[in-house]
Amino acid sequence: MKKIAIIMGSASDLAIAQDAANTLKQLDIPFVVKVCSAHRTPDKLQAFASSAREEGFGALICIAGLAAHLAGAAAAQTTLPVVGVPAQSGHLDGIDALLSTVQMPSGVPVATVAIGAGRNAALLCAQMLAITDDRLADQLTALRKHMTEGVAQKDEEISRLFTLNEKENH
Ligand code: RP5
Repeated sequence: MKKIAIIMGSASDLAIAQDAANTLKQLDIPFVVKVCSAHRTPDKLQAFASSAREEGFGALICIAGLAAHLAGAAAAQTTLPVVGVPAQSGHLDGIDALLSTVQMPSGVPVATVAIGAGRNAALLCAQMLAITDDRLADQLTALRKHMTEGVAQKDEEISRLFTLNEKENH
């Protein structure tokens, strides 16, 4: 199976990377986690992204905050799918990173998920790998089913709670 690279612009983005890593682990998808900044270590990012396909990666997850150029700079170096995760940091709470990550010029796409959405970034990469991997597709279907059942259970619990409260008030 292809590997996923989780790259964060700074160690301060670790919590989001951890969410992505936990999700990939849950699905038995191999991955690496790296700190590599578009601004502070541009040569390292270029070297990693430009060789990622021949190194066996299937997609890159790039997590960055502030003037977030990590996902775009990585996408410029590879034709692998790049998923950008804007990180919530600084005075603008991630809105700056969201706009920096999502507003890519035509020809160099980045699939941008919500601010801080490490789990969704990992799930999106898993869905890409599952195009040609039936076992993984089945795992994703099972995960969705589990999620749906969880909502149904909460619905029941909360409905019951309010029904009881209503009876007590009468
Ligand atoms: C971005 O700037 C990083 O991705 C991080 O979200 C933000 C702050 O970085 P530090 O100053 O905490 O290293 O490059």
